[in-house]
Amino acid sequence: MAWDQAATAYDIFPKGGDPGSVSHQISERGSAIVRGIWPVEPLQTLRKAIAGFCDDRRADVLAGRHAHPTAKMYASHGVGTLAGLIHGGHLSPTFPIELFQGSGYEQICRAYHKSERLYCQLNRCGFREHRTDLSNKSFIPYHQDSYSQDERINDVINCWTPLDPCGRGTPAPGLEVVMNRCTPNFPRKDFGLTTENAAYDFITIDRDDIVPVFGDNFLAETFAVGDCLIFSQDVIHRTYVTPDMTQPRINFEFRVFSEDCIDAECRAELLGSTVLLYPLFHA
Ligand SMILES: O=C(O)CCC(=O)C(=O)O
Ligand SMILES: [Fe+2]
Repeated sequence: MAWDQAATAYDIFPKGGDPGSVSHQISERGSAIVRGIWPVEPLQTLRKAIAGFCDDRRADVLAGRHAHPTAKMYASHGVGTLAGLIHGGHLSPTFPIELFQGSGYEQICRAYHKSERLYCQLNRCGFREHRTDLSNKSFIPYHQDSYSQDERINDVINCWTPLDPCGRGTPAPGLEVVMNRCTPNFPRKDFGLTTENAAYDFITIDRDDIVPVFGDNFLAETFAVGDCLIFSQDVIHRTYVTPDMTQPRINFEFRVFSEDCIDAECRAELLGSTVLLYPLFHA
């Protein structure tokens, strides 16, 4: 059965777009692109930290310095988290709150979560470095993030923030979304005995299963540095990449929630630990 999407238009919001309208669209259509939501200067700091982290990790892997077997895989997939950047000394521990406070994203999160007490998990705020010259392992097929996020926390929104110009019409990979509010547990592809990318086979959704439900309702926009795509963790999305995209692209995934999003049974434990949760407000 096709999803009823007639009620709300899908808008791309200009810089300074009304937080209430952006939040409404995320609720109704699952996602929203907002132009110029971030100042460029802290994003440059973040880009430098991520690129430095990835360069160091690649050098360590090449020199056989990494004892952990997953390090090689993470290096070829170009992934990591805020926790890794901070613990490795690439980023200040106060960077996330400094970036967030006073930002357009903070206003949208407040409108969406109806709370001023907002949190993230440093080990769930990821980054990705696509180096098309080194590996194609970093490209993610269609998936829902809900399969790989913390099951104790619901209704998290992700601000996918490119740190390089990217997407349609540029030489660097962007992101493509289904412009619909999706529900959890969309059927996943059965690979049988074959594999496309071992790291992502278990979350991969087949385009042929998406189209009968949502139609040909995909959006792959062009992004400038400062723009973002905010989406719920159930929205189906993938890396948008074409053969002529040969330039690197780094992005950051800022996943934010309020205490109401945490399952009641573990709320007290999580809220009591600054290791598990990172408050995005000053108490
Ligand atoms: O940046 C990409 O190519 C994919 C990122 C992604 O899937 C995500 O942010 O959840
Ligand atoms: Fe994702």
